[in-house]
Amino acid sequence: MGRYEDLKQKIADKTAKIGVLGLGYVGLPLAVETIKGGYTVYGIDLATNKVESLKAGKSYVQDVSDETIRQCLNTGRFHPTTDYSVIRQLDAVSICVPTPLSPNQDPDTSYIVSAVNELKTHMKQGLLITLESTTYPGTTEELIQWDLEKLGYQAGTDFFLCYSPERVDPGNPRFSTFNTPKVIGGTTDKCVELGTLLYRNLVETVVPVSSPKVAEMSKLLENTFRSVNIAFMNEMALMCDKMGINVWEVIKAASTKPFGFMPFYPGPGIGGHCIPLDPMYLSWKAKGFRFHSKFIEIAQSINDSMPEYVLHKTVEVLNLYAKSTKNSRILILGMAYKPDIDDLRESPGLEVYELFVKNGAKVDYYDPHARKFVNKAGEIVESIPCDFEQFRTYDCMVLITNHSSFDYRKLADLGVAVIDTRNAFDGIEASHIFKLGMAVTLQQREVKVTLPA
Ligand code: SAJ
Repeated sequence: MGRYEDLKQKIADKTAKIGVLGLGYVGLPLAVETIKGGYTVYGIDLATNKVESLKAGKSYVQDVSDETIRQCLNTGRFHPTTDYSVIRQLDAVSICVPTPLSPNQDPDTSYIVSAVNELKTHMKQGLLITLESTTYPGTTEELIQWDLEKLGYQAGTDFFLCYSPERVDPGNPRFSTFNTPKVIGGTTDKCVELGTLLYRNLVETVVPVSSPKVAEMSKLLENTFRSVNIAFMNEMALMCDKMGINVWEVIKAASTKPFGFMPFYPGPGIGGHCIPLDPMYLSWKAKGFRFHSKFIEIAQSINDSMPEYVLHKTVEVLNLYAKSTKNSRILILGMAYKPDIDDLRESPGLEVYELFVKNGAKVDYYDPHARKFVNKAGEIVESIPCDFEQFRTYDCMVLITNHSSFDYRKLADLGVAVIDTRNAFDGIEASHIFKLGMAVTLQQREVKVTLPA
């Protein structure tokens, strides 16, 4: 039986041994779904602490419980390991390693290259390789296919190669790895057929496309779409501030349109592991074709300008109270990059913090999820405890992350000036609450209009 038929049979009868390379917020949930799909899974990660934690039945990923890890271990089919040589006994491997940006905002594909080097070292004929890391169109071909073919292996014959973008949204209560449709593109028809066959046993819906490039580009389209639309809303906020119009009310009104509109919201900037990075992968690759994506560049510059705008708005408000930023005591409410999670990656709050410090303010923060971070000076900054009497002593509070656990009414009743960058205090009218995208002078004569729910 040929390698294709052999692998097809092993996928069908669940005797295939599957590797997941990289056990982070993408790889660990995928490993869990693969075990649930009936396969034996080798979870491979270079971080000994992660592997030891999993072996002890402990999860370190927000959306995977300890109980789930224990259940996986109890099947006898989950093998966390730091030993890459297990690749020699695998039939398929999914690569779920980070794809960050370099300091000068270029793609950093070093983790993919390291993973491919391990594959080359422990290569097994007939292996189905699926790259999941978000990356620029052409990566699967350039960094995996061509590298393995230089060793004499032929894609579609000696190994099978796919790209299937991860769509994990940590903390999303509705969409998980299992019920989020999975796009997949293969180097040859046999590649995409085998990849589709395997993933259909792991997730609810698989969407085959004609090539890895289409799959790679689809993921970047998804997230660049968000970055551009968020940037547009940020520009609308800056415009409304100038024009003395309440941008939040404008968006609420526009959102009553039942077709042809999709609300996004202004904020203090964009954070996370996807939206600030993914568009940069796309614009970098496009430049190689002498194509300069104006949308991506403009969106990035607008989004990156928002922390400065928050500083400007705070200066305006302190000025109303005849206070200078220098020596003012400012409390940042929420530091995580989005509500109800502890993830600080690329959080705009970190940039706002640094701007306040640079302007001589004494800055603290309170975040019930993100408990500490290291500032640019290399110091560990810890969240202060939730103490409303202490909150009352600040010159102003700047709401960066609208965690659902915050008691906005109680915070408003403190009487401390608030700069609300998320419209979190919506519905709480008070002359000391100022919003991103609203002119400070507008506050004193804001007309109270309630829109239909
Ligand atoms: N943001 C705004 N205004 C908005 C939406 C978001 O300022 O209208 C900010 C957020 O505060 C955050 C940043 O943008 O700082 C990114 O927010 P996000 O909602 O896009 O959340 P992420 O970064 O966790 O994006 C992930 C993505 N998932 C994957 O890439 C697999 C994205 O595709 C999802 O659409 C998004 O989650 C989601 O919908 O939650």
